[in-house]
Amino acid sequence: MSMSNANFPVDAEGRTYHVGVKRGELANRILTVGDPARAIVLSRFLDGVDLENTPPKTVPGNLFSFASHRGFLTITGRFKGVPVSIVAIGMGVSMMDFFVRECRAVVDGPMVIIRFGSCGSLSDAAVGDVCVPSGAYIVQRNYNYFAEEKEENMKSYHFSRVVEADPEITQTLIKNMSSKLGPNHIWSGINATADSFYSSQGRQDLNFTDDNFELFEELVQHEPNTMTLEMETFALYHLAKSSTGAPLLATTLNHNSNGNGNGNGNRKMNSIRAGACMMVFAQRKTNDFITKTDVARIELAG
Ligand code: R1P
Repeated sequence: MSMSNANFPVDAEGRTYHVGVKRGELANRILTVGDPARAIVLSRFLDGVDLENTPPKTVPGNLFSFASHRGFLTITGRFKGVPVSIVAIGMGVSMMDFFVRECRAVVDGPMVIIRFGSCGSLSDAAVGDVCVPSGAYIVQRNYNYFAEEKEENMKSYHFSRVVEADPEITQTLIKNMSSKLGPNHIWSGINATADSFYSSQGRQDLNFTDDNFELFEELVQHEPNTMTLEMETFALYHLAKSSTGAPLLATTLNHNSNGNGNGNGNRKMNSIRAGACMMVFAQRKTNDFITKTDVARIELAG
């Protein structure tokens, strides 16, 4: 594969370096998941897929699918006639960063990105329930704390401020998930995105020094509404809030200017709107873990 442009590498066909997509292959509406198997299950709901057949048969040419050399799986089709992409990204904030930036680079116009993931629950949400976070913060291991020489009063983990999801998407997800799974199984609150499945999610691992015994209490002190722990949502919300307007939009704003290039005063335009919901796989207070049967049931309902 020969790439050009070291600042934002693309190949001769215009495919991005990691997700491997090019202009025309992605819809403006994207559903993102971690597990490629979940992406394939969800793709069965796209138009032109014969659900009676297992594995499902698709009308030739109806779905686009691309598995990249770095583990991203992109499936594009239509849902009730509307173009939609489903992208499996694997795990963690770095994969979310590759995904959001590379998809943004090859899609024109505004985008909506919704994550349908899994999580651990720190609240009363039980395994099999679905949580829709209205905001998220990041929990990062403080690497300096674990250095041989460290300053006094250092914390072993850093917590960011909460970044909000798009409120309209959040309300829509709560409403639609409630109607599918029952309102008693849908929760709203704040999500903590961790930079490890283990240490910064408070799991105990005697093979390493993690100093995370008090982490759950610290999370709730930081944000009393902390509901879930997972590994991507903060990065999605943060990048959506950091997304700049489409070039056309920027031109319009400049013409409407107050002299600083931001014609709407302090109003910031983002080209990406984001929301998320996640199935509770692990109940961290009771130590329950979801069954495969429940995963299949909730994935389909979601
Ligand atoms: C950890 O097992 C993975 O599961 C969760 C976490 O965020 C992490 O990616 O989400 P997904 O099921 O979407 O991958």
